[in-house]
Amino acid sequence: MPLLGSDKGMVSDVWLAGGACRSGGQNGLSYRYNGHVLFAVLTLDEHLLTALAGSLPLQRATEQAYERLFRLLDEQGYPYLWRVWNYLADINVEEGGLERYRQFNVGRQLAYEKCGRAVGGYASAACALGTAAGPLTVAVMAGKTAPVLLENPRQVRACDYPSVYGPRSPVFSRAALAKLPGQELLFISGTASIVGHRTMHVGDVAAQTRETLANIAAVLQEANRVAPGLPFTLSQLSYRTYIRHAADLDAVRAEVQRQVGGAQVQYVQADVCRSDLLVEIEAMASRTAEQQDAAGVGVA
Ligand code: 3EB
Repeated sequence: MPLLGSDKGMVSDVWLAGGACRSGGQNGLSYRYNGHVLFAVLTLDEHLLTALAGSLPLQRATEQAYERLFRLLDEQGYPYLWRVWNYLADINVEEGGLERYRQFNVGRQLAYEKCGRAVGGYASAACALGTAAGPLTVAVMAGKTAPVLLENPRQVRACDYPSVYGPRSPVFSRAALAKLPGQELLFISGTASIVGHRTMHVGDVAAQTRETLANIAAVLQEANRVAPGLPFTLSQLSYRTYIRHAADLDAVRAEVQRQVGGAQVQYVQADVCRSDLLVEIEAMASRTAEQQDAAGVGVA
């Protein structure tokens, strides 16, 4: 997805892991793991699937992608999904009578069910964004321990969205707090201008950005309530902001900077999963045992 703003060009996420890492993969799937955490990326081109009467190719591609990932996690012994990044082309385009994001949701939920993962129970932090082109791409971080899953008191749980948003609800939680030796990782899911289950401030990108940040603040408050310790603060997270219309960059950035100060923020152009959403923001933070000790905050 195109980067916006001063760091036009390329950026990469680089995850550094302690200890020896091993790798594997084939056929559009690659992964790496170190005994605590596994990171995998799978790409699947829906156009390469053989045609099946009455089936929607993206829906089937999503179902297959998730089944393959779940099998990998089970085989390698990293059963707990912590964070999932979903990217698909033409996310708001209707095909075969169903918007592609909604097809994606059907496929994802079917795979959860097929693989014995309860839809209303455990769901990782996630995001789902639209690219201009390219195959379905799903990246996951998974571990050997269950993360603490967080919801947002201002929002309906995604798995409880009413069917006006599609025949099958999305499967994700608003945030996940995962524990590694000496470190906790907080993943805040893609967050948008939704209160309850409704899109707020249709057509007003600045107001949508403010509502989104209010949602992130509410999730952060939940994290601090549920997992006491050195508190997470808005200015200490690192953010990625997905903006539907590149021309909205200045308006979005002004709101974000007002709230998060000097925090690290990336801006990219992407389509958001509801056609009335103009912006979506995700965030991450780490807190180490050393930071907590230095601050005199004891953690069990
Ligand atoms: C929302 O709150 C906005 O389908 O995995 C955010 C995070 C959103 C994850 C997903 C969708 C997803 O419903 C969209």
